[in-house]
Amino acid sequence: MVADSGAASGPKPSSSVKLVLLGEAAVGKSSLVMRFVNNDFQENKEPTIGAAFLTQKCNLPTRTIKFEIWDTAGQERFASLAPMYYRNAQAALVVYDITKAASLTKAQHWVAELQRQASPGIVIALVGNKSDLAASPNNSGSSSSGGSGGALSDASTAGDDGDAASSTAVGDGDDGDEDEEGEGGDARKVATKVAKAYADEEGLLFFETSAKTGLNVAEVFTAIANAIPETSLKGPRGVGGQTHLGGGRQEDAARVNLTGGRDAAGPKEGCAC
Ligand SMILES: Nc1nc2c(ncn2[C@@H]2O[C@H](COP(=O)(O)OP(=O)(O)OP(=O)(O)O)[C@@H](O)[C@H]2O)c(=O)[nH]1
Ligand SMILES: [Mg+2]
Repeated sequence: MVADSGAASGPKPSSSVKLVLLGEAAVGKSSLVMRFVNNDFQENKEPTIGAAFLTQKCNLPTRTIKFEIWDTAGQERFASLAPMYYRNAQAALVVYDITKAASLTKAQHWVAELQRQASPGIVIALVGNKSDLAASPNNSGSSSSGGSGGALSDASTAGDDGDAASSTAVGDGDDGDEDEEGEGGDARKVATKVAKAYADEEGLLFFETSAKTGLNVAEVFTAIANAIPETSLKGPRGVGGQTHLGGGRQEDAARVNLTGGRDAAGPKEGCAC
């Protein structure tokens, strides 16, 4: 990718970017953040309560981006808190689980809400996580271009488990339990080309990732860092960084779980990009 992880060659401009993760419970939001920030993965990660806040730097060739990451809880009981976290956000990762079609439907609802209510210039990436559970390396090993068109350019690699491509309707509201493995150990229920087509239609970045293996995780954040318009970057405290609590009311802020286990790792130097 375009990120520069080498030694700094002089001071570069540094900007803070407020980024929020949204998506159904258990799709792997916290796991993606943990992979990005700590390069770590937990098989049985506990659900997030409220939200967790973490930071991570990303060194681009011309500037350093400090992501201020709000990892929200996907459980329905926390849904009403979400606006507090996406308010003033410059970027959003809307995550679904490629083994659960209903999670893409939920992701689409989040995208629509962000388009309606978040900052007009927000950069949104649609992320299909758990690609390690797809059988074919073609399905999960997608290359990432990192450009504004998204990471997956070869839609023909998707949906090789028979009728997956046609049966995975976008927005069909199917919320059945779908995480059992299909034939050949392929648990994929969302075809890459279905999600990619939706992302293209809506102008979203698109990646399939695995927090477990690390596939495409740094690439998502690097692509977002590159997609943030220069004009919306305002120095170390950036547009979205007025306050760590996102300008929310105090009683809402108090619900933020800043000490909840490994979700709440402190700021860390270095760049995972
Ligand atoms: N196989 C596989 N499992 C994953 C991956 N990412 C997350 N998981 C597992 O999925 C479960 C849920 O992950 P979390 O990261 O807690 O999901 P979440 O979206 O943060 O969930 P909430 O906080 O409840 O919204 C955990 O048991 C993870 O180990 C992945 O890429 N591959
Ligand atoms: Mg979580």
